[in-house]
Amino acid sequence: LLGPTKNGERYELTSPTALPKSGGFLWNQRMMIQITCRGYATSQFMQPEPAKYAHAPNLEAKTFMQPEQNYYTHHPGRFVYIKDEETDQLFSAPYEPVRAPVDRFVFSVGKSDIAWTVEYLGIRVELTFFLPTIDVAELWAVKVTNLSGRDRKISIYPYFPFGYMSWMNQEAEHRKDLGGILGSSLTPYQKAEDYPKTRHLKDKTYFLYETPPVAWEASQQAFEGEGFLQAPDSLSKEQLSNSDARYETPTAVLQYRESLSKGESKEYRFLFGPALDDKEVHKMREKYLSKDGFKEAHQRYEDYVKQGSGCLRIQTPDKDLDNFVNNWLPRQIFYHGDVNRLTTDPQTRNYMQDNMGMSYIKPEVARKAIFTALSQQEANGSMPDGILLAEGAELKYINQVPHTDHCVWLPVALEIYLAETGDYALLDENVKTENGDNLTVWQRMSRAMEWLLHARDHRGLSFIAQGDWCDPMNMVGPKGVGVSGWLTVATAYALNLWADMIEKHGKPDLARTFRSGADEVNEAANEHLWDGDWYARGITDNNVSFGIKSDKEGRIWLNPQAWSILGGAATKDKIEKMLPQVDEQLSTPYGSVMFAPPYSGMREDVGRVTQKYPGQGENGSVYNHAGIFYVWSLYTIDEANRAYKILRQMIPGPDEDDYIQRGQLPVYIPNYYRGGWHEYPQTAGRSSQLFNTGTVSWAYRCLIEGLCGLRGEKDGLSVKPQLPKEWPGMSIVRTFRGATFEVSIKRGTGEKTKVIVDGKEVEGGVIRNIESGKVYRVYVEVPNA
Ligand code: CEZ
Repeated sequence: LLGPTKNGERYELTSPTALPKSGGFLWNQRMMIQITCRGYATSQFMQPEPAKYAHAPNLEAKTFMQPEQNYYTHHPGRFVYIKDEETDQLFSAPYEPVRAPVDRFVFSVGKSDIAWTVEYLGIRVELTFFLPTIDVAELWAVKVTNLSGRDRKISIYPYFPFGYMSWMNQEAEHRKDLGGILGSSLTPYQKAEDYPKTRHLKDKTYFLYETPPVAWEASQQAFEGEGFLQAPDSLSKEQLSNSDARYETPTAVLQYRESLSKGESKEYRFLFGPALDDKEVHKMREKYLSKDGFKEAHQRYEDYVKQGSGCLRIQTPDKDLDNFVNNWLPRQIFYHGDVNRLTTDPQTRNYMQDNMGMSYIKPEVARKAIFTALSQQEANGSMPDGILLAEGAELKYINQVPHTDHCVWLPVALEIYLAETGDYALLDENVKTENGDNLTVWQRMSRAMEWLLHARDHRGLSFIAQGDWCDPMNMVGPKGVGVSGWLTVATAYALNLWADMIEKHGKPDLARTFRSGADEVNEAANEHLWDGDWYARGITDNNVSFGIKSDKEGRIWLNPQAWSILGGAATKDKIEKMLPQVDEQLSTPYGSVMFAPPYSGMREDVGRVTQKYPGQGENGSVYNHAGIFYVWSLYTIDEANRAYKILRQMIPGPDEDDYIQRGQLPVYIPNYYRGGWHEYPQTAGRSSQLFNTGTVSWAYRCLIEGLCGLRGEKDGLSVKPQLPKEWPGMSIVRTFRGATFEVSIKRGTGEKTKVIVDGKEVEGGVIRNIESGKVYRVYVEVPNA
C-alpha cells in the first residue's frame, strides 16, 4: 500500500482510495502547493499577501489553511483525461474526476517533485511536476505510453481549471501568440482607496503548452455541457469546441489526438501559473517551457531543497524513523524557516520557533530573525502578537487577539541558537526599534523578561488576557484578571534560560536577579496551581481553577506539566506523581492528547477552544506541538523511554492499519492527529493534513539533543545519548560548527556514559576545541538498560 523507495528518499502510495486526503507539498520562496494523491490541489503565492491562481468554482473566503480540508468534485486540481477513440472509454489521471478503477496507481512523493503513474485501458500516464526556485509556476510533464500490444488511437486532455476568478471581471481565451490558454480577471474591491493596491496584482492565470494542441476549451460550461466532470459533454465529441469564456467561469482544457503504435510514448510539457501581463507570460515561457528549461529548473530546485538537509543522519534499529529523520523532517523545518509559512505577519511565537529549528539548518537565518523580532519589541518590553515581514503588512486573524506569551519564545529560540553556534557576540549587538530606542540584544532580552515578571497578578501568576500558546483559550482572562497556569511555569522556564545565557555572557548579577524571579514564580505556581497530582491549566476571571481533578472535561492538560518540568516548578516528588497521570489519562495509540477529556460543549469561562469539535484541534487532539514540549521535558529528566514512545508516535506508520487510520504519508508531521480516543475511536488518529506546525523544530531538537544527546555548549559539544531501552545501539553523523562527528553508540556494562574520541576518553563527555573542517570519530558506551 505504502512504502519508501531507497533510503526513504521518496514515499509511494499504490491506492487512490485508501488514504484519500493524503498528499505532498512543494514550496519555494514565493509559493506553495499541497496536492493530494487524487489530484486535488491547494496552491497560493505571495504578492505580498497570499493569493490564488487556481480558484474554487464559487466565491471563496480568504482564510488560513484549514485542517482536514474538504475536497469535492469541482475542487481545484490538476488532471489529465484519456479517451480511447475506438471505444469512447474515458479515464483520468491521477484519479479524479473520473474515478475509474485503474489497473495500477502509484503516487510518488519526492522532496523536490511529485509524480504519479497510472495505468488503465492499456495506456500508461506518467505525471510529474515541480516548482522553479523563485518564480511562481508549476512545471508539469505528462508522458503517455501505449502498453497494449496493438496500435491505439487516443485523445489526451490536460484539464487545469482556473475556477471562479472574480465577480467583477473574468474571461479566458486561447492565445496562439502566447502558446496557451490565458485567464484574465480583476481582483474585486469596493473602496476607491483599495484600487492602487490591486493594480499590480498578478490577476492572470496561464496554462501554456510546448506542443500545440488540436483543440481546446477555455469555458468551463462549454467543457462540461450537460455531462458532469466524470463525463464532460465536450469529451464525447471528436474535437473540443475551441470555446472562450466571457464573464463565464474560465478553464483550461487542451486536446491532443494521437495514434500510438505499440510501446510508443508521447511526452508533453506545460507551465501553469499567475502573471501580471502578456510580457510576463512570454518571459516565463521562454525561461522554462522546453526540455532543457525543465531540466535546468529542476536541478536548481533540487539544490534549493537540499539546502534544508539538516545536520543529522542517523542509523537506528528503526528504518522508518531513519527515513523520516534523514529526509523529511529537516525539509519540513526548512520550509517553515525559509518562508515563514508564507505569511507576512507570522505569529511571534511561531516565528521564533520556526527559526529555532533553522539554528540547526541555516543558523544565519535564525540569527537574522532574532534581530527582526527584537526590532519590533514594544517600549514596555512586551512583544507584539505577530512579526511584520513585508512592507505594508498588517496583523491579521488571530494576531488581532491579545495573547500574553510571546516574550517566552525569545529565550527559548535564542538559547538553541547560542548552543548551536556559540555566537554570544550577538548579545552585544544593537537593535533599533521604530519608537527610536536603541538597545543591545541582551538589554532587550532582559526587558522582555522583566515584562514577563511584571505581567503577573497579586498571587504571582501570569495574566492570560485572551490567550496564551493555546490560541483559542480566549475567555479565561478577558477582564484582565484570569491567569494561565502554563504561562506561569513557562515564565519561570524563560527566566531560567535567560539567566543561564546572561551568566555565560559574564553578567552573574543579572543572572541572579532573573533566577530569583524564576524561583518566585515557581513558588506561586506551587502554592496556587498544584492540584495534588498535577498542575492546573489556569484560574479564570471569576477565580475558578480549571484543569483540575474535579473537572469532568479538560481535567488534565499536558502543557502545564511539561513546562513545570522545564521551568523547575515541579520537584522530583511532584514529577513522580505527574508522569503516571499523564500516561494514564492522556496516552493514545497515536500520541499524547493535549488534554482530556475533550470538552463536549462551550465552557464560557474557558472559551473558543471548548467549541472546537471534541478531539479536533486544540480541543483535546493529539496536538503534536504540545506533545513535543512534553517529549523535550522528558529528555531533560532522563525519561528516555517515555520520551521516545511519544516522539515515535508522531510519525505515521509503518503498519498498514496505522497509515490507514491516520490517512497520511510519513513525509511530514501534521499539527494534530484526532484525539477522542475514548469518545470517538473511529476517527481517533486521523491527520489534520496540515504541515504548518511548531512541532518540527522541537522534534529535531529532541532527536539531536535528546535521543542522540549531541548538544552544543558554549565551548564544545556535549555527548550524552538517551536510547530507548530496546535499542542495542545506533550510529550518527552530525555536523556541528563546521566539523563532522561520526558517532557510534553501543550499550556498555558500566553505569555511566563513556565517550571516546581518537582513542581517548573525554572528560565530562564534552568535546572541546572543535576544529571546523575536521572529522571526529566518537565512540560512546551508554549504560546497560
Ligand atoms: O494555530 C496554531 C498557532 O499557529 O495553534 C497553536 C498556536 O500555539 C500556534 O501559534 C495552538 O493554539 O483556532 C485557532 O485559532 C487555532 O489556534 C489555529 O489557527 C492553529 C492552527 O493549527 C494553525 O495551523
